[in-house]
Amino acid sequence: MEKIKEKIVRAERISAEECLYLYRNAALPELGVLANTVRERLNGKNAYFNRNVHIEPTNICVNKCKFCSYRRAEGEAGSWDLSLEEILKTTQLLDSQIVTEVHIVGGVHPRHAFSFYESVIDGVHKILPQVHIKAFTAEELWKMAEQSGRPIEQILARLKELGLASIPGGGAEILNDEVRSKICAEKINSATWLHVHEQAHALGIASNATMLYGHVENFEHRVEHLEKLRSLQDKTGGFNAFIPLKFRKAHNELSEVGEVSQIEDLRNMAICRIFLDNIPHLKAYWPMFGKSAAQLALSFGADDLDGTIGDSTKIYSMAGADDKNPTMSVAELCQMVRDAGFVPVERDSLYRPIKQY
Ligand code: V47
Repeated sequence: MEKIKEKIVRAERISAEECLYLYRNAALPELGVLANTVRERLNGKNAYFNRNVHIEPTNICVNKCKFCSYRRAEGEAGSWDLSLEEILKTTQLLDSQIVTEVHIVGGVHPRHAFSFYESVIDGVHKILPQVHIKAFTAEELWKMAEQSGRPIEQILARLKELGLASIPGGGAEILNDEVRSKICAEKINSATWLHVHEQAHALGIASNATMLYGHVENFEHRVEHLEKLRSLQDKTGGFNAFIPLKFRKAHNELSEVGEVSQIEDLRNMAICRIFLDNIPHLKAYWPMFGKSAAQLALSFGADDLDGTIGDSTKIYSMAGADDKNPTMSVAELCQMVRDAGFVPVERDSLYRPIKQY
């Protein structure tokens, strides 16, 4: 432990074995101090947020991920499938003075052609040209490539041309194919997820990376996941933020595994901050963690809370998160940050500061 501590204080990279040692042995207070050292080195006292909204075109999905409470089959009660017109109507109600980012993610619909996704990006971009479009997970993008018979580079380049500015971090789950075969057997494999992000980075499209933890995986799997992300980031530098997503158990096929404790959430956040020395930002996604746990996470390595959301996402409320209608004003986000002892900074989607409060 002393050796690892010295490395972290000297800003030296820790190895996968050392990371595993931390997962197995390190206590929360110690991890908090070390993660905060890394956090302050990278981001000072800043705690970032943005003004964003989600558009979820459909929850109809060809995949049957066991952790998902959101997916429905076509025609099943509770399914939705917005038409292009409906998506654009929602977009027209948004105000570019109020939101700076639209995050578009949904299920992998069995029949939507690539032209539908082209029209979504094109339409949203034309209505809100100043607003950053962060859209489609690697999973959705790969299925677009398969469905259209076009290489992934072409899919990405075309969407970029139409206004796609970055890609979100979803679909990563755990980047270990044995774990994937247990929880998301129909999803693309680990190498393909990484390949899509690598191709995006090569085209100048920044992205995020998530990790869904606290289900059937073990600490070795988490370390493997983090190591794959750190290696790709060494190569491309294209990841902006890492987002650990705590498995929430309500209304899905993995319910019986339960949820990990808040102590484990904070230990995990801290270890991720320490290990991922090359990914600048760590997000405590408040609709998933809950507001007070996200606030606490700022002292354990996180420097970003995501955004105002405006009650526009259902993934977490359907999986049992406390906030059924997630929305926060800028004033509330700022208060939350200040109460935790940090400085609230509104950012754009590429983490350029817009305003310090
Ligand atoms: O890939 C689904 C996760 C992800 C559950 O890039 C669940 O800024 C916990 O990736 N319990 C999609 N997690 C959401 C996502 C995301 C969210 C916010 C910001 C960004 C970003 C990306 O949600 C999925 C999956 O890992 N998820 N079901 C569940 N029951």
